[in-house]
Order: sequence, then C-alpha cells, then structure tokens
Amino acid sequence: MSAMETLILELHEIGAVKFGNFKLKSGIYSPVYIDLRLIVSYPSLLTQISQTLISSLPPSTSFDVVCGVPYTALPIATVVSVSNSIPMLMRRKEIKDYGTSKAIEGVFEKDQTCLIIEDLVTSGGSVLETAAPLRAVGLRVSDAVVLIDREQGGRENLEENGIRLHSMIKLTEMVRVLREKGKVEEEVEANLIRFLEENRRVSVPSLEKEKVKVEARVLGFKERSELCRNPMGKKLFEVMLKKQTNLCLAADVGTAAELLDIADKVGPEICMLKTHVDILPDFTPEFGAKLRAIADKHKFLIFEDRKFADIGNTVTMQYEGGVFKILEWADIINAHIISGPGIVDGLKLKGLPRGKGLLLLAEMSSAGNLATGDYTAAAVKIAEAHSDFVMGFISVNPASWKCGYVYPSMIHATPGVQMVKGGDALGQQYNTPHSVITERGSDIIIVGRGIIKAESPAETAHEYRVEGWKAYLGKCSQ
Ligand code: 5BU
Repeated sequence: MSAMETLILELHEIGAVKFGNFKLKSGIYSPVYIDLRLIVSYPSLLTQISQTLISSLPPSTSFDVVCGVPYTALPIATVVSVSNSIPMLMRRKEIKDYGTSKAIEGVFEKDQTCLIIEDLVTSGGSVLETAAPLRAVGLRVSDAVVLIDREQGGRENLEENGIRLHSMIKLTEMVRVLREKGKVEEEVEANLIRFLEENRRVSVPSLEKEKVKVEARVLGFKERSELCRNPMGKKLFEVMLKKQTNLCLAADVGTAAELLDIADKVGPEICMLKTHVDILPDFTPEFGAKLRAIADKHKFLIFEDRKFADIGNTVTMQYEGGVFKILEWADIINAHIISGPGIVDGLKLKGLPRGKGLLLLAEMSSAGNLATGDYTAAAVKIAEAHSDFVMGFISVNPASWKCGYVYPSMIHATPGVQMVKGGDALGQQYNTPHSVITERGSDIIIVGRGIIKAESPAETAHEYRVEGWKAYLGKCSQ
C-alpha cells in the first residue's frame, strides 16, 4: 500500500472524512464532510502529513518561510517548520486595529518568499485571506500547499491571484481509494462525482473576498509607500501624506498660459496635476520647464494623460520625441493595455532610468467603455509583472474588481469626479469624492471641470481636497 493510501485510510479511520449529507459554510449541501481539526489528537499522523506535504512539492518550489492558514493548518505548519528547520510566520485572524497590532507575527525580510500551508481548499478564499496580509508586508506568495483539494475551483481561483496550488490528496482520489479498500460503497463514489460535476467552481465567498480587499485597502498611504517598487509611486504617496491631499487637478484649459496660471493658483491644494499637452495651441518647448518649476514650488507631481496605445517601439519615440518631449517634464504617464505588455516594456525602457512612473488604464469613466471585466484583470496582471515601473491604475471602481487582490503598493486614480453624481452630454459619468474613495476603493480623485469652471478654482479645489482627504481618513479608521 502506498503512503498516500495509508494516509487516506487513517484519515477515514479517525473520522476526519465522513459521508452523508452535510451543509457547508457556503450554504451548499455536500455528500462528504472533511474535518481535519481532529489530527492534533494523532501526533504520528500529524508528523506523517507534514512530511509528505513538503516532499510532494515540485523540486522547483522555493521558499524562505512558511505560514499556515489559521486555525486548522497552524499545527501542520508548525510541524513542517520544526521538522524541516524552516522558519514560520503566523497570521493573526483577529486584528481589531490594523495600525497598532501586527497582522503577521514572526521575523522576515521584505521580498522573501512565503509558502502557504492549508488543510483543505474549496474556493481558495481562506488561502487568499492569508496571502493578502503577507503580501501587504512585502512578502512574495506564489505557492500554497494543501492536504486535501476538494476540486471545486480553488486551484483556478488561486491561479488567478498568482498562487499555484499543490495538493497532496484530491477528493476524487480519496474516494476512489476508500471505495477500492471497501470502506465506501460504489454509490457513494458516484454520488460524489455527480456532486463535483454540479459544483465544479465555487466562487470565493463574497464576504471573504471583501475582507481580502478591505485588508489591502485599510493600510495607510505610509505603509503602502514602503511597499512601492516604483520610485514615483513612493513619491506620490509621500506627497499625499505630506500635503494631506489626494486631489489631482485635470487642467483641461484652453491655453498653456492659462494652464501655468491655474497650476500656480491651485498648486497648494493638489498632489498631482494632470495635463493633455496636445490641446494647448500656444505650446512652446519652454512649457515643460515652466510647469516643472511650478510643480517643484508647490510640491505636486505632473501627470501627462497621454494614453499611449501603440506597440512598444513606437511608444518609446512618442514618449521621448516629437514636439512635446513628454519624458523631459512629466513625472507620470498612462497607457492602454490594448497592445499587450510590450507597451509597458517600451515605456519602461525610457522612463525607469529617469525614475518615472506609469499608470495603466484598467477602467474608464465614460459610458459604454470596453475596459471592464477580463480587460481590467489583464491590466492588473501586467501591472503586477512590471511593478518596478507600473505604479498604479486609472480605475473607476476597484472595490468591485473580480480579479480580487491587488498589491497595496498600486495607486488607484479615478477621473469622473464632481460634487454631485451626474454626467455630461458626451458620455462622461461623475461620482462624488466620498463615493469614489470610500465605496469604490480608489485613492486619488481626478477633477477637471468641477474645479476649472468654478468661479474660484482655488477655493473649489480646496473643497474637493477636504472631501477627498476626509474620505481617505475615514476609510483608514474603519
Ligand atoms: P472632467 O472635466 O472632470 O470630466 O475631466 C476628466 C479628465 O479626466 C479629462 O481630462 C479626461 O480626459 C480624463 N479622463 C476621464 O475623464 N476618464 C477616463 O476614463 C480617463 C481620463 Br482614462
């Protein structure tokens, strides 16, 4: 008999696997119930499980620390740690105040890799709940190992969040062995296979998913700045904190002269000024240096909303060359991902050596736009693969992204903001600062006409700034 078969029989023997009709946490009825909490009462079984877990990993899996998903997997992780001399971390499940108590206990260094250990995976939601705070403190999480995979979508859900799942035992294998050894009837196996076919993919329970997001979100700008790989992202967090503003002005005025004028007036209120340099009829090569001087005086960053969209080679020339020479004066640029990740490589080639940052267009504010669903998820994937240069996203409702967890180092900036919800005649859609920051999970409000068309842009900018910052502080104290 193989070691795996012995293990399956022992788990059955101690009553950790039961067949019948059981209501699961997700509300669905299942013909099998697995309770691995019992294994703490069987030390030799616990040792056997812990040893087999590590030896079942592909040899290419490398990690510096392990962390068990609380609570059932904690003893498993502990035994793995002790018997293999691998340091362990613990994730606190109950943290009342993120600011004062630690989510992760133990000693580690940023960029170390952490292997997650779990007893049972259904949707993968619990693994994600543990991955979020680990990633939030700068650890890398790319693999999780589980004793039993219920084969109900956990593997796929985790894969979508950048985590490979390795399982020691698959539920169908387990039932097959038990049937072969005469422990269960053929009908029980058939029943289980039918159940799995009908419940192939359990989505991550919305509550758990929400928690993952909240945990990522309530980290303050200070902690998030420390996680940034891109220097401009770090700088933007620092500017926001220092000036206490998460307001970006979309300076869509008629001339370069007007732009420089409004930049100087509104400068003290903003963390970032957004330009469309190609709309300025009086643009001269001196424009960049003049705007730069105002930005340095008031300590805001310059974001040219150029929306690059071509192949990598072309965008390098568009970024650096032409009349506008954007690379010389803009701190931040943005790009569509329609042409694929090559666009990021191209822009990075020019921008990264100069410490610049890129925002990817993950969503748009205009009615009927196509940047939704899988497109948004693709933007997140590209950003995560290029987090040295991509500092965040143009987002509209990041709290609803079905791709789940996003690194807290990524900044969300949202256009389509006015004091009252509404829109314009050409498809623009507006949400309020409070809704954008609090309900929609963004970080920065981008306001254009709401400020520019006001009688006193500086005073109105101040009002937006107060609203935006109040919403950020409110979110942190939740
Ligand atoms: P408004 O006047 O606040 O509607 O200006 C919004 C600005 O944000 C304007 O410069 C747009 O080009 C920019 N924008 C947007 O409105 N929606 C988007 O999805 C993106 C940019 Br990307």
